[in-house]
Amino acid sequence: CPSSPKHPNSSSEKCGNLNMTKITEHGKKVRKNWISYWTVLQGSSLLFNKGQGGGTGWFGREQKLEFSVDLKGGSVDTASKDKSSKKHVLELKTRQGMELLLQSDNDGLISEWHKALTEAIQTYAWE
Ligand code: I3S
Repeated sequence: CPSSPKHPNSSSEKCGNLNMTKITEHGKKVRKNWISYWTVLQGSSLLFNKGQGGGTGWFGREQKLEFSVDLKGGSVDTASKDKSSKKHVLELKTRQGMELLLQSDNDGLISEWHKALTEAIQTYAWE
């Protein structure tokens, strides 16, 4: 997983394209807006980057950080069926009262993200 060209010394545990929508912000339900992001797991941060005109990775096209979430004190689980009609959806909850759905049509990819996010949440739980 390549690190950001702007931060070549920072290591990222995992990166890839994921579809994401917020469903709750500051504890309030928000309207869904599915967007494909170049998603990077870096320590206890999950970074969502959008390429100009859609990119395939850091080195594919210019990627701009849209926003990030802090995984500390958060949780991740398979989303229940009522959360989305899509397949292979993860539900990520943050301590700041944000709920996100992460989705890919590739189920192997989603189980890798599930594992990586669970590990990151456990690793940084006590810092
Ligand atoms: O949970 P919902 O409200 O059925 O979510 C769907 C809607 O947000 C829909 O857009 P509109 O707000 O224009 O109705 C989206 O296009 C769908 O993708 C959302 O559902 P899924 O099941 O795809 O998460």
